[in-house]
Amino acid sequence: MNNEILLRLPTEAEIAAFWQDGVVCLRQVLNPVFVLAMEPAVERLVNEPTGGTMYNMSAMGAEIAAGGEAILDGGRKGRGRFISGTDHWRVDSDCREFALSPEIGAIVAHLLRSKKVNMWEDSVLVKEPDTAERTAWHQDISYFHVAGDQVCTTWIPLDFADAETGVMSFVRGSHRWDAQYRPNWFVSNSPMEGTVGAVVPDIDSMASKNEVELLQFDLGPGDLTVHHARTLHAAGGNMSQTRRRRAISLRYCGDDAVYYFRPGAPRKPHHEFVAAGDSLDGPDCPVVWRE
Ligand SMILES: O=C(O)CCC(=O)C(=O)O
Repeated sequence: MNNEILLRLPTEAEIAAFWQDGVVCLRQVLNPVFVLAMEPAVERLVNEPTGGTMYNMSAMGAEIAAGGEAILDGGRKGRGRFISGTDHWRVDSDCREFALSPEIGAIVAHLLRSKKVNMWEDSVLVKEPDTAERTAWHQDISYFHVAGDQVCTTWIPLDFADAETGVMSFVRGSHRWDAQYRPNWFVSNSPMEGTVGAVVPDIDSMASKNEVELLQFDLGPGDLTVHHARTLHAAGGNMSQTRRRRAISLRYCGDDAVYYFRPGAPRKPHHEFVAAGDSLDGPDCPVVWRE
């Protein structure tokens, strides 16, 4: 393992916080130079022609708004864009090296208390200055065709991210709620057609009545948050007129995770060749760390 990449592993207190709260903020665990080396790859993805691995979520938000429902900060469309995608690691060698890095795998293994870590998916999420689209409250597990408790997402910023630029918020302890929530299209609260489970409750209203506690962490390059795949989370728009909010989310699974198919949730091509209960091990969910 390259010690110039990994500055430190999570402490016992941080591991306990992850399991207690469903999210933990790890400060200065990765060398910022390693994280910022992803800037050219993110730029390539942001500027890629349509038909690649990125989606213009703002355009999708506009379509949804035309249908009568949108979640825009400030109630008006901004001049920026929310652009995001998944599975860049399959087509971009820099993304592959980053997502499969054993150093991030080691951080995750310690948090999940797992003997091995499989990479499920990477995702680039950019909110340019003056992007009104919020990221709707959701639970990641609803999108993953996986069952298990050792499943998480790392959110790794390339910029200083705070409430103004749309850093994420998490519902403390929601990974221990019983409900399984339906996935949405990220820029809308409406559940995806054909999915099963409960509709995500109105977390903003619950928070305003102190019925839930929200956690939010200002982050910079080298810091990251790790949230449990059942933790409800969301992000604001980027209300800054000058600052970008670029982030890479990496999603990982531990020892107890196996394939488990959720009706209606988008599938990946290789899902045709695996069955519920199968181990994730293989080229489509590479093992990035093993004890
Ligand atoms: O970056 C965002 O706006 C949302 C990211 C997110 O929900 C995730 O990575 O799980």
